[in-house]
Amino acid sequence: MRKVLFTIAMVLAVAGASAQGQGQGGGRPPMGGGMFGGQQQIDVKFDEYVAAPQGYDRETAGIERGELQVVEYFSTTTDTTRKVTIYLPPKYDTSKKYPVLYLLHGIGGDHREWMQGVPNIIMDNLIAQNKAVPMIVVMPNGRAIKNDAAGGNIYGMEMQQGFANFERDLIDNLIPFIEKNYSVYTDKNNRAIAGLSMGGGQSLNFGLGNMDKFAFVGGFSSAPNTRQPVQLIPDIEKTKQENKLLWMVCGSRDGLMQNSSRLKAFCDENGIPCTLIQYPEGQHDFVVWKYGLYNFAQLIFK
Ligand code: FER
Repeated sequence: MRKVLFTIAMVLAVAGASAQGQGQGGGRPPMGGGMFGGQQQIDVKFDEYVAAPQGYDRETAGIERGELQVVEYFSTTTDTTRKVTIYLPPKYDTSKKYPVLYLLHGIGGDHREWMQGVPNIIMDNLIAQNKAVPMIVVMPNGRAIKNDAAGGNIYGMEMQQGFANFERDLIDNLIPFIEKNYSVYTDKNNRAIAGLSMGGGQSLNFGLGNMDKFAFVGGFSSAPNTRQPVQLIPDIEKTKQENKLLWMVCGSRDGLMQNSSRLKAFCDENGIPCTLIQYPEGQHDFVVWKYGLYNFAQLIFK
């Protein structure tokens, strides 16, 4: 009974967070051609854009639903207790094992930000249609600092350090926590990482930097924290062998395209399979990020 109450409370907490809508992320600066329009354009061949079907992000009547929780884990990286949002697939069954997608938020957000992109609805629909395998989606707080509240001086050094340090929290604390408390596979072929903007940069940095941990890597509108291609991919042959998916999307009207296109150009030059879709008229927002999740989730763990 206690467990049931706890879960209900958490589901309500998550629903409340998402109901606050766009303003919830802690104040995202405008990111269209304007504010970050200064980046150099790189000529690359984009992969084909195929629109997501109508209703992919709307609740479907009569299908099984997954469950949302907010839980806490202790981090030795920050020496604090940290919150994480977790999506369990429909009919989550501890006699089975599931793969895990780590899904990271942007610079102004926290563990609740992805709720603006209704990941639970997108995943319920994909799983009901057999387009994605049942998986657990883990949405952490990507700022590994003592005060990890959304907002603050998001472009300050301490925050940048906190975003970089999340690599340690993820690998040393969060992944072990998930593997101890949920019924999951623990090999790299059953672990994926993707994120939006700052979290896209983190996903490319941490995913390609830890190919023994993540075989599937995605970056949606990745931010300038994305490392240079030669840093991301120091060993071309190893990357070809170990990475199973490198997938990116960015809006055509997003001033941050270069972080994705320079990696795509490097991959194309070196024969590394890599996808970059340019979302038509896409800006720096959840229209693009929901599309990212919808597509990425169908390509992983297969
Ligand atoms: C920057 C511009 C944008 C930057 C980060 C961002 C680290 C991230 C934006 C987001 O997460 O929405 O110069 O530098």
